[in-house]
Amino acid sequence: TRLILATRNAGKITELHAILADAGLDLELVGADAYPEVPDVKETGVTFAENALLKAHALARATGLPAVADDSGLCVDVLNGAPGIFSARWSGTHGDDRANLDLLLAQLSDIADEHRGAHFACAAALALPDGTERVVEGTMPGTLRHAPVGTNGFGYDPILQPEGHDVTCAELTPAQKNAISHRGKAFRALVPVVRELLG
Ligand code: ITT
Ligand code: NA
Repeated sequence: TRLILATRNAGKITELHAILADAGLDLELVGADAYPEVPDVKETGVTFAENALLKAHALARATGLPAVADDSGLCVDVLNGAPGIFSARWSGTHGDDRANLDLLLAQLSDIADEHRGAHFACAAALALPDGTERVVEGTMPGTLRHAPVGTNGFGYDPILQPEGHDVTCAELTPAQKNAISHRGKAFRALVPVVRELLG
């Protein structure tokens, strides 16, 4: 069975291929880039779960194939959970990871270490062409550095130091990050659901 990964974020696609391959799913994974004619859906939801479902349904409907989607972001305690669902466009330019990270660091420049708690969150949604839907979530708690460190991963990885580690997510290997990440947790939880619905 083909399973569409309803994302155009290259960092997510790399991680999802590894996470889903490790889970031993016997599926052909196809990125949304294979369907350029399908327009990006407007992320009008107010939660990660709502937006993940919107993206998965849009691709499943348009392709007639099962689709999984990821909506994710960084939630900062002292900002009451922002950037949250607005993480990809915090600076005003969607997908400009460096500008988003730089703006967030500037906004937090006066915040002392003990108040720099944050977590990554991910909602993983599965949608079938008949409208069947499932969504599960995962988080990765940590603290925010004052300056970016590391070159692995994507997005806000260089500033989030996961709980129990003394390096940033961008210093972890891809396998180390996937083992503890919001995305790893969410999609590993989705795997039995995929098995149940797709065989
Ligand atoms: P798709 O909608 O096509 O999947 P997107 O990049 O627009 O791609 P989101 O709306 O879910 O996806 O935005 C997620 C943003 O949150 C992403 O741009 C990163 O800045 C941040 N983010 C999510 N997961 C992350 C991770 O594992 N490491 C670092 N930053 C992450
Ligand atoms: Na989003």
